[in-house]
Amino acid sequence: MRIADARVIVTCPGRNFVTLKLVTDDGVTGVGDATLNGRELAVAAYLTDHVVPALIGRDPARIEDTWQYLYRGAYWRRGPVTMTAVAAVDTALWDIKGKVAGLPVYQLLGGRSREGVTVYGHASAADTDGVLAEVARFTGQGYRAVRVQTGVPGLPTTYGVGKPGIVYEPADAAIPSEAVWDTERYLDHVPRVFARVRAEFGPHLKLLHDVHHRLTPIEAARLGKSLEPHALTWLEDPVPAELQEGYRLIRRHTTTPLAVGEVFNTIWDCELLIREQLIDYVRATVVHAGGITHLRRIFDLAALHHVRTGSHGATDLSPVCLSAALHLDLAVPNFGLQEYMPHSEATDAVFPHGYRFADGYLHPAETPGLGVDIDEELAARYPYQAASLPVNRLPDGTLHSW
Ligand code: KDG
Ligand code: MG
Repeated sequence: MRIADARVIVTCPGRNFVTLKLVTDDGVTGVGDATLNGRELAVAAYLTDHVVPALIGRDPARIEDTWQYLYRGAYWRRGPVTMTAVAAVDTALWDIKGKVAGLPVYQLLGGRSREGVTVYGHASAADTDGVLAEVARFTGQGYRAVRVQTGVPGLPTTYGVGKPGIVYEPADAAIPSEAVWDTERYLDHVPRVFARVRAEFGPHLKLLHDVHHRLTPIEAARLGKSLEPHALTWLEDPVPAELQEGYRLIRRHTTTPLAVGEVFNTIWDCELLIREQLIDYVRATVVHAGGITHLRRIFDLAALHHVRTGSHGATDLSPVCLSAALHLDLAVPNFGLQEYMPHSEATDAVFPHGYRFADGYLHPAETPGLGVDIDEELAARYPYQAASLPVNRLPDGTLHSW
């Protein structure tokens, strides 16, 4: 069997997605997500210009060798654009292998380690009363874990807080919009929110919060400490992760569990964090960390060091990525939680899929492969629209991490 065709499909059913579809000479197809929010066309070009020509004629069964060829074989390796392109190829090859074997991909990864994949939902609102109502909405739907984000008094907008009734979408303008950030107001506000959420929902609901890389290590340590009475399941991305030694400092000061990794692309981005047990959850994803093959490697390293998984699953990761994530989540021994933000109806229509939510769990499709596809005719009706993530400034105008 050989790869006979490879199509890079860019579509915008409400937001941009890039998908790689491989077709074998026997007519078997496989799909891989290649979406990098705000940089979609860079990955599409990398695939079209540099990867697809080398794929035609290759044996689709050779997943590991193809991964090594695209990673090790490229002198300019690593980085989000390259690793997203590698991920798309790898994911599509696992899809093909599952179809050829007649098995869902999780069976090829060792079979199920659990009955379902526990997911967390996103409760967000402008203020604390609003977010309490949102948490209640999620628990009413059966969620066992909820991420809580609110507006910060005195700030016009805050990361993670969507507009009421609209699917959350931070990439809101072709040229980045600008938001204002104030660390002191934030550090004062967040513990008050969690005190109320915990008091209202009791000790058993898993609560999470995403800082989105905005603090320094000592500020993050202070936040972690002030949240200890409210027993969070995790505090996410407290600081930018470039300088990983910062996590040693946070760890020395707080027992609030830490989750990091949505911007990681390879095992080398998290090796120190995992080896020194500086984090509790690694949040790397199939689409941005080199596909199922490489993410499995990261998760296996994490398992050695008592670190659990918590894969990123925002709406800018397509249903193809979510499907792939669910197969891994079901199979690995050290699964923790999976992020889940349902996609818009238009997105779900473009990507027909068989995963389903029930009672706080997601269940992957039982069909051979990943159990997801792209409707290319429908996708063609939604042309690309430029959209960037915002930038963030302090009140005095200084550029701050987003
Ligand atoms: O593209 C960026 C989003 O996926 C990110 O901001 C969402 O932080 C995020 C999360 O935890 O889902
Ligand atoms: Mg996040």
